[in-house]
Amino acid sequence: MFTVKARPYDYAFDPQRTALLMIDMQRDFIEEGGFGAALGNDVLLLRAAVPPARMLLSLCRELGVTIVHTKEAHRPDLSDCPPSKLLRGGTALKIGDSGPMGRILVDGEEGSDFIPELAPLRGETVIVKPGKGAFYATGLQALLHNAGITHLLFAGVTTEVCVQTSMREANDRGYECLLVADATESYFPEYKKATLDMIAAQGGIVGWTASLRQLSDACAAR
Ligand code: C5J
Repeated sequence: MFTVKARPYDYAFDPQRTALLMIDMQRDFIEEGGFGAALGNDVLLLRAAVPPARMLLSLCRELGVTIVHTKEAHRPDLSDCPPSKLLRGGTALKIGDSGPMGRILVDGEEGSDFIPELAPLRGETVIVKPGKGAFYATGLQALLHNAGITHLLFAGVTTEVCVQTSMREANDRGYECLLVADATESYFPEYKKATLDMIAAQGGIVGWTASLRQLSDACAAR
């Protein structure tokens, strides 16, 4: 067991019963010409999370934590994309349209790929999700259940959209969740801060937050 100095209080986890959920570290959100940029966001803001997320991945691989990478992407025929999502935003480039990295938010296109720094290793699970939450319309819950996972570490983008949605879904399913604060990022710094505060408020109503340093210190101290 490792015990992390976390907010709102210490978080203990057994690596054998823990999974890392690396949420949506895709070119579509982090690079120019993808979905995030089409929505008018400054995608460079998300790059701050890349080095800590890489370190977190290495740490979890060393500890034998189960690694799960998610990507938000739709089938080429868009049959898993509700019309509401397709039409939302009123932007020139929509989901399924062709952009500089192929069709926006479509699985198999360049933009849907993970950024090279965070590419999954062979044997690591990739979950393709049509929604913001990693549990909605995916096999994630069965996978975690079958692997005996009780604790989840969260990282990725964006903090208040897919990361927070997935963490709330996990919390309601009984998982003990910790968000690694510097390995997640938002296009809106104030929303990131608010999300971290909301998660840990009320005695950890959604879960725990800690820095990568706090997590790695706990693992080194054992
Ligand atoms: C968004 C995500 N922001 N991965 N997706 O649309 O957070």
